[in-house]
Amino acid sequence: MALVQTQFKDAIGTIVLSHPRKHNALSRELVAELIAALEEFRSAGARAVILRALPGAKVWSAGHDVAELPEGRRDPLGWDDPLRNLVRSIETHPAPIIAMIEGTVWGGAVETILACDIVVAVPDSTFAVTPARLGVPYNVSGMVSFMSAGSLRIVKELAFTGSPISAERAERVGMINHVVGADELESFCRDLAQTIAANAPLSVASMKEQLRVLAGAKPVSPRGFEKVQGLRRMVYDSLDYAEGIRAFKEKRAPHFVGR
Ligand code: YXS
Repeated sequence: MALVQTQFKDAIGTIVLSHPRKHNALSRELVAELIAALEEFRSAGARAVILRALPGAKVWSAGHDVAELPEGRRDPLGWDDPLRNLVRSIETHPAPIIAMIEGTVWGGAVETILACDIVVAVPDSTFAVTPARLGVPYNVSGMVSFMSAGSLRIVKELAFTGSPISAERAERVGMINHVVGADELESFCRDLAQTIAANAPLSVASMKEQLRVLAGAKPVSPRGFEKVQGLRRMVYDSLDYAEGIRAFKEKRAPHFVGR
């Protein structure tokens, strides 16, 4: 069963997350279909892409598939993790990607939409950065993604509380581009895509890649990187990390002990 649906018309590609039973959790299977769709659009010469959930979705995406996270002793967000591959595919896709948001967005799905180029949401959408709720040590490039989307103060509040923020506040702090009514969301995003598609695709693609390279250029010394990796290992080797994953699977609140 396809976990995403795709459409390609007038040089605009549309990808619809279509696994509502698991709230579009970013499983290896769903991410593989999503990346394949982006590659199809790249070959077809797409000039803009819209990434959305099914109309009226209560949850846009519940984030990384927790069932696929290791239960300890292994980096849960290593280079080849599906979420890492998805974010890189979005960031390096030549055409701008518009994240069209209805419903709530969780964890790695927040990073996914922030990796998109433009984010348009309906007023009752929310965004929750959840590593702290599960005991997960988020990875370095993921933190850069968050830092690129909001002030350090906002990122700290989102990361340390794990609490959802509203679309209105996300727009106010510059984390998303537009908040529009549910009845105009589709036409608003289509008009945006058509405007982009009518511009010079090589100029647009080169500016997208320039901005990616420049925004991601954070000077980190090898010693600094190794220190960060050591901190992350301490977390994913901890009792708290194993407890966070187990609690989610057992549908109970986690009890963190700080080691
Ligand atoms: O019990 P069944 O088999 O029906 O499955 C349930 C949930 O277990 C499943 N599901 C998920 N499965 C894997 N990974 C997920 N992230 C995930 N989320 C949900 O979907 C079925 C229906 O879920 P249910 O009964 O909870 O639906 P609900 O309407 O009561 O609640 C909707 C949510 C989204 C509020 C709730 O499902 C939820 O809180 N989901 C987890 C959101 C979350 O914490 N995501 C972060 C995942 S970890 C991640 O993204 C990164 C590693 S990190 O944390 O570091 O950012």
